[in-house]
Amino acid sequence: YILIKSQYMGWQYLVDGADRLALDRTDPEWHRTEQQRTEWLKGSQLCLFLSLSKSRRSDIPRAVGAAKAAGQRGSPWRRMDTSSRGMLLHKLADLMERDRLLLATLETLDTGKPFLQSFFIDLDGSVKTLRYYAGWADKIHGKSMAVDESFMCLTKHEPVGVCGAIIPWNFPLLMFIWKMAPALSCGNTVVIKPAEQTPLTALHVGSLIKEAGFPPGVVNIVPGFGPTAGAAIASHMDINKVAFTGSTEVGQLIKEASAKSNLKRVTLELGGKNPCIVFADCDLQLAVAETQKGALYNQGQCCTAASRVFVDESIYEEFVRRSIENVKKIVIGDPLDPQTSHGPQIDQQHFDKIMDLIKSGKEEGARLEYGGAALGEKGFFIQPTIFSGVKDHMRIAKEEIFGPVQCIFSFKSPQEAIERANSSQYGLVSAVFTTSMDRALSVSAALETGTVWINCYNALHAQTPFGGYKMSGNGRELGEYALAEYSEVKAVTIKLSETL
Ligand code: TXE
Repeated sequence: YILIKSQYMGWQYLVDGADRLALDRTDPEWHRTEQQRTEWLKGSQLCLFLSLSKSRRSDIPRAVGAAKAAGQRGSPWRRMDTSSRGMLLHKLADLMERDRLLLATLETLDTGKPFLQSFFIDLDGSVKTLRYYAGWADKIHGKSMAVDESFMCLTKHEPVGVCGAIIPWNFPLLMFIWKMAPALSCGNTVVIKPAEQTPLTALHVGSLIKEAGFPPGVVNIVPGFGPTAGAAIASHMDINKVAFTGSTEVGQLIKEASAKSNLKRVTLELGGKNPCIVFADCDLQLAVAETQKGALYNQGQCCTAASRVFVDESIYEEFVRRSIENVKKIVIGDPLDPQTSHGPQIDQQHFDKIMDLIKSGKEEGARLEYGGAALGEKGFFIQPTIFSGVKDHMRIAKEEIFGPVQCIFSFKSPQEAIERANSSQYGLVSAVFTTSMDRALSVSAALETGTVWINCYNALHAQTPFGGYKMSGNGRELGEYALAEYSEVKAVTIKLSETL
């Protein structure tokens, strides 16, 4: 047995020999005897399938069975009125606010992201998303339309059914909520697989879902590895929709598995190689700060990372100089220390991938302006790194680095900047820095990305749709648009026998 204790709240987690995680907030005596442990573990799995890191393929059918039963016609969840559904989501948001310190601590322990970022950004975003979709639950309705001849037609928005969700490790809690909240708001049931590296916050939210009073089986959490648990979700015949955030390669596998099984609906949020265009008339200090925050936030492990910064050649040198000044303010250290603004990368494999790309940047002739090395003997710390003089053919200009590396390019004309910005298989986000709104709007019209930020970066809101063009994905999360991804539209047509 492994005991995980939160140093702040005294909460306790028990991982048993079968890699099952149990959560306890009430009984400090629970781990005393083997029998107590066994009893308690049994009791803790009433509606949740909790197993840590090694969930078996066979756990997915069990979870899907529970989700299907919970969502069938006549079940408490299907009979529940829509405002009560919204109230349950609000209750969950209340409980997450109550446990905010614990959840932020767990998120930092699991990912290595700085504690204050977990506490303010991830928790804030998660709670706001839940409340946003809680508000939608009783406002989801169809239309009525006049049709030819003597007919009348109305549409109803119905749940899709069992929705699978496969979550990445870079924003484990936020991505979990981005997928679960709209699914539940529309009346679906869910089977969620957190990333193998980061299951803890999802499991704690599992206990809160139970405490909030969701009917058993509505939410099923199955931590496990991608090729086993994840693949089983993608190909399951009783899952009607799957939402995935992760690598483009695995996104392709998920679509393929959907096509080969039951053609389940698929939404994908994949990689990016996101361009920023910095014009000479911009607020330079703002552009330096925002593009660098965009490149390095979460140790660069963001699908939205500002990984290609194109700067007008007339301000290029000054931009690079100020970027180097700015990066020195970053505090690298223990992620649980509130002073820290930069933590370690997620794991050895990812660390090696980033170091290899940094090496390729040096070898291919980019100019290393700052950083570029690992830090310390322990952990996966990499110095925030800046390359200037980056050329479009280099690996660091083309591949998603997903690490703390800012690549700065120069351009001569707006047309050239737009063309190079668009010349990528990805199309997730982009940003424009200029004080001319005319220019900002015409450039944003030309950029082939799902989001364009003007004079800001990473400005994500629960109300605003998020998703990619091209190989950055399909479909949209967040906002009203996400509701369409989790609803079936039924047209009911009535023949009118009398015309008066
Ligand atoms: O992603 P994977 P990894 C990018 C980023 C990163 C690279 C690899 O460039 O360096 O992907 O990261 C599950 N069937 N992003 O290896 O493998 C897996 O268990 C079904 C971008 O971590 O795509 C996890 O839950 N599921 C990104 C999730 O997919 C499978 C976030 C993501 O893992 C599976 C993370 C399979 N065959 C990485 N194989 C973003 N868009 O934000 C794996 N999974």
